[in-house]
Amino acid sequence: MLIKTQSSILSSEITDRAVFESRREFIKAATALSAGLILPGAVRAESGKYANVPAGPYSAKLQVTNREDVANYTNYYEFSTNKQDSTVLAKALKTKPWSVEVVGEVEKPGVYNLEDILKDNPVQERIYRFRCVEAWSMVVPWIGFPLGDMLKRFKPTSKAKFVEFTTLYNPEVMSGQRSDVLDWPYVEGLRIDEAMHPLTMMVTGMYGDELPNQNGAPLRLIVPWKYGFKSIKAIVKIRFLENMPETAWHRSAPNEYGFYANVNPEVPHPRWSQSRERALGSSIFTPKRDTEKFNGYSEEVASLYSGMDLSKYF
Ligand SMILES: Nc1nc2c(c(=O)[nH]1)N[C@H]1C(S)=C(S)[C@@H](COP(=O)(O)O)O[C@H]1N2
Ligand SMILES: [Mo]
Repeated sequence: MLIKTQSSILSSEITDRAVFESRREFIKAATALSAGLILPGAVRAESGKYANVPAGPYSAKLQVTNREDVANYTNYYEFSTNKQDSTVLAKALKTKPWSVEVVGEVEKPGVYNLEDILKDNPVQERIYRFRCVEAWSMVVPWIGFPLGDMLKRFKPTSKAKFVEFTTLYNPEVMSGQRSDVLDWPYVEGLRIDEAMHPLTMMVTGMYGDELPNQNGAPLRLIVPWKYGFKSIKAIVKIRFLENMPETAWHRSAPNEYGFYANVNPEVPHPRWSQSRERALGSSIFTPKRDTEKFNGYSEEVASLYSGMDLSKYF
């Protein structure tokens, strides 16, 4: 991690530091692997805040993507449309204290401090596949807890059929919000059964440590069978609704980004194929991998969509 203040870091230094870090991680991983100490992929931070959290269910036995690649190739339009710039720009975001407003069809609406939420919801580590709609993918050891466990405490009413999530709106800090690439704030949503599904996570960390700001600190969603844009960052509001909410990407391009956004190699994006993906960090000579339906989570989630035409409900 970068430890200097933003203004004192030269861009050349950032690159060197990132290369150094990734090499160090690689050597650590390779040494541990050859000693038979860890499963491939279980590259845990040794000193991070979440260094010793237990492994949760549904964790994939996959080689994880290099942490520095995940932390320095982000989509965070509140800061920049450039995947590298958010690393530095998002440092300006103050993530403590943080609270989440809960409204709508619930018996216990209110403003909840993140610290209190975390007291009620012990964290675990889960290695998940992640697939961006832009056809790149990664495998990340997230730290978090099942979203459903958190939502149940707010006691949704029987009218709660959908859940809407909203990102912080603060154009003074989130410089990208001063331009109109999206209709701010960023909003996403899930059907209530998707939100309650045990795979769906609220995430506070990755690689054994707290989430870097650019990856959505202090609280983000991870829905591993859906395209990455559903996994909204820096959540400040959760609303329970009877009707399907409008979402930021759907509003900006309804024919390109649907509400469901389930990973599906058979349904192309209007401007590109979704049948294959480039693994983040792989060289240009590495063949792309075939994209899996529901991003490999069919067994767990396909039943949520039985009887639905997935080319229509894309
Ligand atoms: N608030 C907010 N959340 C967001 C985005 C964003 O621009 N703003 N980008 C989305 C997209 S397109 C992807 S692919 C993932 C990327 O997560 P990562 O940057 O941690 O890899 O975040 C999603 N969540
Ligand atoms: Mo994305």
